[in-house]
Amino acid sequence: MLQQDIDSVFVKYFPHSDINGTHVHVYPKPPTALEFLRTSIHPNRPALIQGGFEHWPAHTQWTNDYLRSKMGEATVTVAGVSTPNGYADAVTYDPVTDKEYFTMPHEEHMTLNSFIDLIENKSVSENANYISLQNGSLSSEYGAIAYDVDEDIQWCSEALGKKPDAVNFWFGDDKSATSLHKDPYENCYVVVRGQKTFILYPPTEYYCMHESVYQNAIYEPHPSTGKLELKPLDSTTPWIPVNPLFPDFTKFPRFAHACPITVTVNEGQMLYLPALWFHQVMQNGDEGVIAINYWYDMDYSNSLYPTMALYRRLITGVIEGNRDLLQDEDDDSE
Ligand SMILES: O=C(O)CCC(=O)C(=O)O
Repeated sequence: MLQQDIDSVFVKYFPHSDINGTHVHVYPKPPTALEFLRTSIHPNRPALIQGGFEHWPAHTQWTNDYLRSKMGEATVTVAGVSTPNGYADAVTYDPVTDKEYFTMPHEEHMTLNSFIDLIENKSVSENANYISLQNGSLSSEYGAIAYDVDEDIQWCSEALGKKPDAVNFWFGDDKSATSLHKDPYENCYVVVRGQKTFILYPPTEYYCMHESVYQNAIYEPHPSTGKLELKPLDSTTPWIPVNPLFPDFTKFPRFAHACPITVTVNEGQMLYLPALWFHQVMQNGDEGVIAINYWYDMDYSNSLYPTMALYRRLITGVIEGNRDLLQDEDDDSE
């Protein structure tokens, strides 16, 4: 009975497409910092900015040949997962142990030339390979081409009152996708080449996400065959198990109430993805898809962060019985 009461309260107040809207605000050109602050940051609403990056040398120069010529011999970090799944950090069923894990990719180091060979199908891999290292990968691994993009997005920095915490370089193809999650960052995500599709849900729909706590596992190559296999680890991660492309409503009935907003970000466009919005990301583009994103630390002084931390502990910790979560001090991830 208690569960039913809780369900009806959440369904009544939270997932509402009439409140959340079914589309993102579109700015045909970069807004002023004030307009951006009022229309998007303050209400914590996503937005698509359709231009304003034409002056980046990257916009015209970042062909595979150019990248090879600038840093083809440099060693880069590539996340590998077995296909057809293609999701790096995601809840994955392992038939060997008959169990679901939060799986992390195998981190491989190779030259950028070798990576581009994979993207161009000049060499083959059984895996989905994705350059998706975060925490400031543009300066740590791509210094040779970092000056082809702006150091920050001036009107975003002005509106947010800070500089980005990290600027990341993403390079992949349609074999790789990013599973549904959220981040404690204001995310200014610029597509340089190809196309990205984001499926978004507002933080208020946390209840629908069926987040749970999973044992971790990491992909590791088998010593003789080299085939990636899952190795269970002695740690856990809270994560969302639903794939919005193929939702299993029998297993995840609350997800039926979620109201997605799907947005396609084309070359030369930017998605403003507000802090703590859930997102799943797919990509496509013939010669590989490249993006740069600017992560600005979220504002911890308003009610969004503590409210979400409270939901997580009440819904996933208390109601769903993931007791580990109640002891977990670090709520920053996912
Ligand atoms: O581009 C992607 O695959 C994922 C992007 C993402 O999850 C992020 O920027 O937080």
